[in-house]
Amino acid sequence: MTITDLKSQRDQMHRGFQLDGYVSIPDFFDSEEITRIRENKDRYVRDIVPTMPETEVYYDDKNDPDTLKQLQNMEKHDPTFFGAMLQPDSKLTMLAEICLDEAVVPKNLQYFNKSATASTPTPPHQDGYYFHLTPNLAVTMWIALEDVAPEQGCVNYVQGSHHYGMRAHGASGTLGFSQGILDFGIPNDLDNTKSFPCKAGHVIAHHSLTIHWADGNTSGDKARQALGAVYFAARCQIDERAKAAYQARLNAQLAEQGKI
Ligand SMILES: O=C(O)CCC(=O)C(=O)O
Repeated sequence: MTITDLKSQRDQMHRGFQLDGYVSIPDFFDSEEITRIRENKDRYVRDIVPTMPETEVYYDDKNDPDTLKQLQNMEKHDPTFFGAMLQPDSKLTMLAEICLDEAVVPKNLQYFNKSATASTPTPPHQDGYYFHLTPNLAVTMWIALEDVAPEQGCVNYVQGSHHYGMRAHGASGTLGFSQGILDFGIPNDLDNTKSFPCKAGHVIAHHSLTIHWADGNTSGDKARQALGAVYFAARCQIDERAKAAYQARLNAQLAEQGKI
């Protein structure tokens, strides 16, 4: 999809995002673009991950590099390639502005993997619970780096759930997604669930209040690699103190459990 295509579909995408709490765009990145992103991801894992703080690199099994699960702030550690993906003139930034229909600031480029040998479900959650924002207005773009079938742990959204505010969250016990919705599974959740198996290059973008989750990878032989690009509405206030306190508590817990 080109910038021109994005501009021409602006109204339709924005309306869909407002109504459903997400948009789904197959072929957002073409195969050449995805190949380039994957090559740079491989370079990043080889050259940059060894230099990163352990609080930004999670493994399902710390002793097995094949179980790399999550990376944070890739745009800061590699401004030339991953930073450029979030620049003001990038397709991702334009999509974020279309979704929210206002100025946005990029916050985090993440890597999410579910390895073939060790992976856990992503608990039902709302990203906004982690963001500490007023108003809670942000968008996450989830970018498939490979084809993802349901058994690899595709993402599921509860359609329209962003209209109903923040649900109560509590400790999930899941590395990388420490908080989950406590009463998930009420009929409204189950009746409105939409699943997103997708091809490499597909982008799904969700509101910070949209409930989403993913199963573990049970394929046995395939990974499930994706990037997540987070943007906040520029006018949001961040409660930095609450955010830093939460992160410090989490890091201390993970260190105590030997996970980082
Ligand atoms: O990749 C996943 O399993 C979930 C990703 C997610 O929760 C997110 O992008 O906010």
